[in-house]
Amino acid sequence: PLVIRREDYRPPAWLVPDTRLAFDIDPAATRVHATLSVLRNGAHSEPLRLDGAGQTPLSVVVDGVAVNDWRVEDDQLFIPLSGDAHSIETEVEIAPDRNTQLMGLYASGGNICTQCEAEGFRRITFFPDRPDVLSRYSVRLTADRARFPVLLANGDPVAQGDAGEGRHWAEWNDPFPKPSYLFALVAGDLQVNRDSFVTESGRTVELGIWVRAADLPRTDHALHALKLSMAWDERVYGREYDLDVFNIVAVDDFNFGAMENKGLNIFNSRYILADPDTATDYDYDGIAAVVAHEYFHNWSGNRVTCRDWFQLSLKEGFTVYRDQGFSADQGSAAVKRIEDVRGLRAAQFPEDSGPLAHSVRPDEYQEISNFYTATIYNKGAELIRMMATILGPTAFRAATDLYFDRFDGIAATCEDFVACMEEASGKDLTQFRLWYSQAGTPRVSASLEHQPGGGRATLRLGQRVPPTPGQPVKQPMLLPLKIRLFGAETGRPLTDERLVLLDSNSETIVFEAVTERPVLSINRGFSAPVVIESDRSPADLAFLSRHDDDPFARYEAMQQLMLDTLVAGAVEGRADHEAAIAAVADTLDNPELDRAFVAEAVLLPSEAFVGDQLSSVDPEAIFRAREALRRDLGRRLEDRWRTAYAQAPQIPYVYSPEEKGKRRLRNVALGYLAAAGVPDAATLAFRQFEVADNMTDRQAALTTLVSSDDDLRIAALDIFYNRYADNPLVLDKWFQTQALSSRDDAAATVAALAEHPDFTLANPNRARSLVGAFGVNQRAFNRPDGAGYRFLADQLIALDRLNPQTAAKLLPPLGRWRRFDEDRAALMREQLERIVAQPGLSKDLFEQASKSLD
Ligand code: DPP
Ligand code: ZN
Repeated sequence: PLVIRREDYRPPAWLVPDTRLAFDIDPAATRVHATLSVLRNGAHSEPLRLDGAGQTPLSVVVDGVAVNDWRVEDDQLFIPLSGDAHSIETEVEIAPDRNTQLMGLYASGGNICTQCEAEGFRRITFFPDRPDVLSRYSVRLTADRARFPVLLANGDPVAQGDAGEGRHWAEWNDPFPKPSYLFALVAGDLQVNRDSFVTESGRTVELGIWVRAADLPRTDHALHALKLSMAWDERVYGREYDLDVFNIVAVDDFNFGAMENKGLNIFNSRYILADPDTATDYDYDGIAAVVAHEYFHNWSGNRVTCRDWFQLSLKEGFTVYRDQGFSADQGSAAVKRIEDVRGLRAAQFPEDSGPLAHSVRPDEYQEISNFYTATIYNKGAELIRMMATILGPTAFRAATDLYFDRFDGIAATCEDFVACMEEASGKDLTQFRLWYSQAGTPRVSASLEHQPGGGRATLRLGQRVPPTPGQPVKQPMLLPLKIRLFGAETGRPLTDERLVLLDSNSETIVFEAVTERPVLSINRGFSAPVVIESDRSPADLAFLSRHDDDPFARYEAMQQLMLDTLVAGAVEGRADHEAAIAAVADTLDNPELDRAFVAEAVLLPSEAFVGDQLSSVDPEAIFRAREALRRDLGRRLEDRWRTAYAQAPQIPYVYSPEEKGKRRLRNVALGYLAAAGVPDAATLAFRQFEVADNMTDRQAALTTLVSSDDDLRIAALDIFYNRYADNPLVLDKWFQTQALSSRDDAAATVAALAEHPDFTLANPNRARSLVGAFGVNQRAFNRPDGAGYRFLADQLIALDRLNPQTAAKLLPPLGRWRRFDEDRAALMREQLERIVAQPGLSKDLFEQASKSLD
C-alpha cells in the first residue's frame, strides 16, 4: 500500500488563485466545467498535476485552445504547460445518484449535496486537491426548477435566473480563498428557517437552516444555537463572522456529524433536527455543540486552514476545545467536563492503547479518512486545554489572537500554533511538543507520605508513557497536574491548588508543616489526559467524594472507588460494596450538589472502562461484578432512589440545565430500581414510557425495559416502532437501544435486526445505530462463541462495498484481541484475516484491518 509521510511534504508546484465552476445538475449525469487560473509556484519544470478519482476529462482547454497532450495516470491528470500563468478548462461527467460512498457530489433523499473533506473534491472535478492550495471560487449551478428549486453554494449569492426548458440557474461567489475540501453545493427541494445576526461591528448576517418541509418545525433549537455561537465567538475569542449569509443544510445520509464548508455548512440531520417528542436532552446538547463546532471552524479551520492532513488536529483539536468551552458556558461546566472526560476514556484511551494508536500529529497514513479519530479530535482538544492551563487565560487569549492574526488566509501547521503560544506568553513549550509526536496515554504514579505529628508530607510522582506501534521508547512528557491536599480529620484544604509541571520520570514534592494527615487530590479538573495510579485507600477516595472542592476531582474519587470495587469483583468474584454504597448515599443526600452532577457521580463506570483496567478482559466476570454492585446499590438505597424518582421535572418539557439534571437523575434512579429487582420496576418504566411528553424520558424508560425480562419490553418496542416509523432519527434509537441491551439474547437480537426491513447499510446513521452500537456492547459482542465477531466482519465486508469510510470507522472493536483471552483473540484474528483477504477491499478498511492484525 501507498504510505503518505509527513516528512515528504513539498509546497504545491502550481497555485490556483481563481476557480470558476459550472454545474449542470442531473442526478444521473452531472456535467462539471472547471476553469482554473494556475500559477507556477517557484522555478521548476513540472507539469500541472490535478487530482481526479477515476474520471477521464471530456475536454481539456489551455488558454482557450483545446489540447490533447494531457494524460491521466494513477487518477491524476497531467498537463504540460510552458508559461508561468495559464487558464485551464476541464469538463467531466459524474453520477451523484450512484455515489454510495457519500464523498464528492451525491444524492440524499432526492437532493444533491457535497462532502469534500478530506479528498472528496477530486471526485467532482480535476483539481490540486490538497489543503494548501487556496483558491477564490465562483460557482454557477443549473438545474431543473421543479425538482431542485433551491440552489446553494459557498459564499454570497450573486445572481439567479431562468435557464429555459424548466431549468434555472444561480451564481455564488466566495471572496475568501479556501482549500477545495471546503467547497460545497446543494441543489434540492428545501424549506428554510430564517433569522439574522448583527455582528459586533454592526453587519447583518442572514442565517438560514434548510431542511425538508416536514422537518422545518424541528430547526429552532439549531438556529438558536447558531446565534449563541456567533455571539460567543465574538466575546470569548474576538472572532466575527465575515460573509453576508450563513446557511446550513441538513441531509440524512452523511458520513460525519457535519461539515464546516465556508458559508454553507452541511449537516447530518441528527445534529440539526430536534423537538421534545423526538430528541433527547443529549441530542439537544449534541446539536448545540456541533452547530457551534462547525461555526467556530469559520476561523479555526477556514480562515486559518491546515497545510497538510497531518495537521488535522490544528483545526479539529482546537475547534473541539472551543466547542467544549461554548457548551460549558451554556450550563454546568463541571458536568460538561465530566462528560468530555468520560467520552475521552471511552473512545480515545482504548485507541491510544491499541493497534491503531497514533500521535495527535501523525507521521504517516494510507487513507486520511481513517485519521478522523478521537485522538485527533478529543486528545487534540486536551492538548490545547493543557496549553491554556499552562499559559493562563490572558496569555492564552493573546496567543490565539496572534495565531488568528498571523495565519489568516494561510495554511498553517501545529508547530505554528505552538509557536504562537510561546511567543505570546514567553513560556518554553519545547518539551510540551512531545504531546504532538508521541502516542500513548501517560501513566502517572502518585504516592503521598506523611510524618505524623505536624510534619512533612512528601509526594512522589512518576510517569511512564507506554510503547505504541512504531514508538517502542518514549521520552518523559510535560504534564500539568493540578494538585491540592485536604486534611483527613477536618475535611479542610491544607494547601492552595498548585499547578505541578511534571517534566521528568520521577519527582518529589515536599509540603512542610502539614498538621493533619493529608489526602491527595490530583489531576483536578482532569488537567492532563493521563491515567493516575495512586495508592489512595477506599476510605480516602470516599473522603474526597465528600470533601473535595473541585467538582471533577470529587466525581473522579467516586469513580475510582467504584472502579476499584468493580475490578476487585471481576477478579476475585466478590467485593466489599460498603464504601461505594456509603459514598453514593452521601452524594444523593447532599442538597448542595446540582442534580446533573449527582446523576453523573452515582453512575457506575461502563463495562468497557472496567475492562480497560484489567490485563485480560473477562466480559462475563465484569458484567456479573457490575450487576452485583448495581443490585446492591439499588436495594440498599431503594428509598433514596424512590425519592429521587418522585422529583418529577416540569411538564411540558423544558430544555434547561436544571430540568435536564432532574430528568437525568430520575432516569438514573429508575435504572437502579430496575437493577434492584423491585417488583414494580417494569411497571414504573412502562408508565413513564407511556406518559412521557419527551424523548429523554421515553427512551430512558425503553432502555430500562429493553434490558429486562419483562414482557412489557416487547409491548414498548412495538409501540415505539409504530409511533416513529416515519422518523429515521428515532428509528435509529430503536435499533441502538436493542443493540446495547444487556440481555443474554442481545447478539441474536442484533443479528435478527440486521434483517429488518428498516435496516440498511446505505445510511451511515442506521449502520452505526446497529453495527456500531453492538461493537460497544462488551459482553454481547465478545460472546465466547465468536458470533459477535463474525457478525461484525460480515457487516463490514458488505458495507465496504458501499461506503468504505464508514465501514473502516466501525472496525476497531475487532482490533482489541490482545486485550482478551487466547480463544477470543484467535476468533477475532480469524475475522480480521477474513476481512483482509477480501478481493477488492478498500484501502480504508485494509489499513484498519491490517494494522489491527499486527
Ligand atoms: N471537519 C468536520 C468536522 O469535524 C468533519 N468532516 O467538523
Ligand atoms: Zn471539526
